Amino acid sequence: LPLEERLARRIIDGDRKGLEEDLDTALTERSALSIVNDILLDGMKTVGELFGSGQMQLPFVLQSAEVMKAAVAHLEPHMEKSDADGKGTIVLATVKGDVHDIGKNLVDIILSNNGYSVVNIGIKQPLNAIVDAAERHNADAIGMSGLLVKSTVIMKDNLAEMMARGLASRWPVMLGGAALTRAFVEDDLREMFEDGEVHYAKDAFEGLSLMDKVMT
Ligand code: B1M
Repeated sequence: LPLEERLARRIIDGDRKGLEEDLDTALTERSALSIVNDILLDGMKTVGELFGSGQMQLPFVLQSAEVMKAAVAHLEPHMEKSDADGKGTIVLATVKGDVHDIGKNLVDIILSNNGYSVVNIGIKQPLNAIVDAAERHNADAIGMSGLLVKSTVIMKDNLAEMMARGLASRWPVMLGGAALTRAFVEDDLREMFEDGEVHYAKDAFEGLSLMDKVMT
């Protein structure tokens, strides 16, 4: 197979052998970010489709995720970094009940490489843990990620809880993850989160430009 197809295949098949070598070869032809966005994420998309249609079982999805994570870790030192610094602090979490963290961790990398200080508190985080971290680190914003449909409900509950506790105006909130839609966030959630600011980011780059806007 040609290199690019082979790399996507490695994600789909959960095949780590020779992964680093292939990534190093790809790095001679394109940027680390382009490898992630244009090749590896395509592989993950196929995994999602195969799993969703019952053609792939969960343990294999997990293997694919492991290879994806290894690939991102290998590419991270090659990612472009800006000299900007001290643009602000953001707490990032995957919401309660959700273990998906590849997207959140990409957001972490992109923001960290572009001048933000990121406090990434991990997966399955209840609102209390998110708010505690934001207070402790004197954060400027909160980011919540979640890929399950039920996570969109958790996000809504979290915002309602922030409203009820008078915390809505304290931190702008950025939401992302495959089950969300822009309309849900910008229409439904914005309407209920009237004391605060809530934004949708479709990917890590939109997350960065959004943070740049929110912070100015
Ligand atoms: Co899961 N899973 N999974 N899974 N999994 C999905 C999400 C699913 C759509 C697959 C499918 O059915 N086709 C489906 C959800 C269906 C639904 O809710 N309607 C699903 C399911 C059902 C499940 C389980 C329930 C399966 C089971 O146990 N029976 C289970 C859930 C466990 C739980 O959370 N409690 C489960 C488990 C897993 C694994 C552990 C095996 C593994 C995750 C490993 C890990 O993350 N460490 C996994 C994977 C890998 C997937 C798919 C295949 C790929 C997800 C991924 O990493 N994509 C996924 C299919 C899909 O998404 N279509 C699927 C790549 C990643 C870069 O994309 O996270 O969307 P994403 O991030 C994007 C943007 O969304 C955005 O930026 C990124 C790109 O730049 N973004 C943000 C994300 N977060 C952001 C935050 C921001 C801003 C932007 O600001 C804060």
